[in-house]
Amino acid sequence: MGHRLKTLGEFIIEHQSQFRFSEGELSRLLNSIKLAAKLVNHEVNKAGLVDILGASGVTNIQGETQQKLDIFANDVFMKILKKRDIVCGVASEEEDDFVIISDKDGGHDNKYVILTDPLDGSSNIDVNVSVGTIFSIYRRVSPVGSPVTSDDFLQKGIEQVAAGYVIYGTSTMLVYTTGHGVNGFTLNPALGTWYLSHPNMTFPKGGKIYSINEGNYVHFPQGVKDYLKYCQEEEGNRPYTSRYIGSLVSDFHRNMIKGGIYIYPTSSKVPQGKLRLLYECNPMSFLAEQAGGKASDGYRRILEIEPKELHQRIPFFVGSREMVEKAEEYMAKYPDDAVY
Ligand code: AHM
Ligand code: MG
Repeated sequence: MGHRLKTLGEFIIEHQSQFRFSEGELSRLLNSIKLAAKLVNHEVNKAGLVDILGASGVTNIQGETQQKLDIFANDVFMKILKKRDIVCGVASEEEDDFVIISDKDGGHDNKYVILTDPLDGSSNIDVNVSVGTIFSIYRRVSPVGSPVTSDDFLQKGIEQVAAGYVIYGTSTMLVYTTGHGVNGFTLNPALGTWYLSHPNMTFPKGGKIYSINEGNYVHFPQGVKDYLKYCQEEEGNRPYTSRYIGSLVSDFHRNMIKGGIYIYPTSSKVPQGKLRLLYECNPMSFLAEQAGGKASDGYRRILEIEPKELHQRIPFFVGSREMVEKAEEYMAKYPDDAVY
């Protein structure tokens, strides 16, 4: 008789005592994410069938055209998080400002804030390529009982109490950490149940894959150019393999399993980098470190960067520890290219 797979629900209950705050709270939070992810998954899977594709014509604060599915995913996460009476505020890549959430009785006693990129890599939807959802959870720092403030959202990444992503890929997975390692769950779509398929995920120390949009090469800082040359040299286990999906979640997920580095550097086109510190880089960095990997802006540990604004961008180097360290060695030769 084969052993029965553990479900996400069972796993959450078994591990909730590891959570340094109230046990039931984390379970409720994760349950709401689990439900929202299922609804988004259902919609993403239908994307090719229904007339939901194409730009809606609305642009977000960063001037990017939102796809309809971005909006759908954003609405689903917002609605579910509002209902659960656990979260006091949400910030989303798709919302101009953070959203204050009151509890059922109209007060402000809930203790957690969530920051999310509800549908990352959305330009891949139209072409049937994997996309993801990224989330990051903090305890509020403002006094319980009053509405959340920007201070609750502008916390350093090291203060995260949980973070994770959902990858809508060939199968749908939820991967998360509460600071006790990283675990991955695969959705059985027929049953709507998540099973623990990837316990204790870890980055290999080194790797052979580099993921970067090399089309921007001429615009890259010299340290990145030099590192890319190193990746392509014939020496030891090099040249490395180049793999770039253009969905951070998918590129990160593959690199965590196989060993690799993902880089989105500054360039003359995006002088601060492209990815957002709060919704994308911090949660992925927490996961990376919990999986034995490393995350940096090329010079500093991402998780220790003091956020200045909600939609702040930052250059991002994440992946297998030895590979990120090597990239940092190259960057260190050009200290003037550091962003802050
Ligand atoms: P998005 O949040 O607007 O989808 O942008 C983030 C995405 C990442 O998932 C991906 O790695 C990167 O942007 C790709 O950017 P580019 O097309 O410039 O290579
Ligand atoms: Mg996005």
